[in-house]
Amino acid sequence: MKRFPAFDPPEYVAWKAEPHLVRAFRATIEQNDERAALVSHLSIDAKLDLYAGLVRARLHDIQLKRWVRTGVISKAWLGTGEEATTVGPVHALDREHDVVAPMIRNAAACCEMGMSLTAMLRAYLATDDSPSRGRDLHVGSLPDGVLQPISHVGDMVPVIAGVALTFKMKGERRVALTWVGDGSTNTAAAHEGTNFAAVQHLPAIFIVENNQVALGTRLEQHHLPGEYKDWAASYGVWGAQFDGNNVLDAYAATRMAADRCRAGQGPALLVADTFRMGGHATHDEREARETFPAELFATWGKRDPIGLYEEYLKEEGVKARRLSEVESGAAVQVEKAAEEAIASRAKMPKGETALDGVYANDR
Ligand SMILES: Cc1ncc(C[n+]2csc(CCOP(=O)(O)OP(=O)(O)O)c2C)c(N)n1
Ligand SMILES: [Mg+2]
Repeated sequence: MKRFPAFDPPEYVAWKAEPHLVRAFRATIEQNDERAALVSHLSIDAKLDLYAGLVRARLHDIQLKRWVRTGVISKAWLGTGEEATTVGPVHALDREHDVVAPMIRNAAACCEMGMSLTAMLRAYLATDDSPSRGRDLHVGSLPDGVLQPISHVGDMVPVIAGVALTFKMKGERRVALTWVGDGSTNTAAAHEGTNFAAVQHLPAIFIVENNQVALGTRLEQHHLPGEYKDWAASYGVWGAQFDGNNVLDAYAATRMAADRCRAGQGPALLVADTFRMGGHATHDEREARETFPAELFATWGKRDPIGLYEEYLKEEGVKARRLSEVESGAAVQVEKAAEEAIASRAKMPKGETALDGVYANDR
C-alpha cells in the first residue's frame, strides 16, 4: 500500500518484502492442516475483503494521527502493526449475529462488524451525532454487535462471558469475543471472566493480544517467563496460538474457535504474538522508542501485516492493479468519513444534556 512518511513508523516508510518472511507467512498457514483447509476455502473476494479491512484499519489510524498533528484532537490510540490481530478474527465470525468487545487498539473491529467509519470518527470528535452523543470516546454500536469498551482494562472479559452466558441460556448459536492485552491479563477481572466462561462452558473467545507492552511497561517487567500458550490449559479450556501479524492465521484460528463454541464445546483462549509499532497513544511515541531496543522495532517492522499479506496475495495471482483498487476504495471511505465527521462539529452536545441517556428511563 501507499506509505505515509509523515505518519507511518519509520520501518514502514520504505517497506520492502524480505523473501524469507514472505515464505514464512505462507508456511505458517500451510504447516497446520486444519488452518490450511479453512484458508483454502476462502474465495479471492473474501481474501481481498481481509485486505480491505487491514488497509481501512491503517488509514483510519493515519487519519486520527493527522487530526492530532493538526490540532483537531489532542491524542489518539492506534493499532499500527496489530491490524491482523483485529481484522482476521472479526472476519472469522458470523458478523450478523455474533458480538465483539474491542479494546481501544481493536478499533478496526467496529467497521469490520458493520459500523460506519463516520460514526467511529465522530466518536473521537464527541459530536452530538456520535454513538455516545459526546459522552465517551470509546467506540461501539450495539446494533452492529459491538460493545463499547469501558476504560478499565480486563473488565470486558467478564462482560463478554455474560453475553456468552445469555447466548447459551437462550439456546442461540452465537459467539462472543473479546481481546485481552498482555498487560490486562494481570487483572482480576480477566481471570474471573475466563474462569467463569470455562466453568459454565460458554461460547466465548478470548484473544490474548500480546503486543509485548502495557503502556510503558515491557512484557518481561509485568509477566514472568512462562508463556501465554499454557494459559488455556490452566483454565481447562481449548486454546491455540496464532501469528498476530498474519491475517490468514488469525482468521483460521478464530474460525476453529468459533466452530467449537457453536458446537457447544465451550470457550477458547487464543494467544496472538504481535508488536505495537508506536506508543501507547500518540503522546508517547518517542518514549516507546526508548522503552525497547531499536532492533525489536526493526524486526517487527519487517513483518508489517499489510506488506506481507500483499506479497501473499500477489503470489496467489492477484494483480497489483486489483490491490490498488481495493486500497483506493478504502482511502475514499476514510476520507469521506473524516469529512462527514468534521462537518458534524457544527453539532456539539449542549452541556445541559450531559445526563440524558445516562440512566435508565432517560431518553
Ligand atoms: C484496571 C486498569 N488499570 C490500569 C489502567 C490504565 N491503563 C490503560 S491501558 C493500560 C495498558 C494496557 O496494556 P495491555 O493490556 O497490554 O494493552 P495494550 O495497550 O498493549 O493494547 C493501562 C495500564 C486501566 N485503564 N484499567
Ligand atoms: Mg499490551
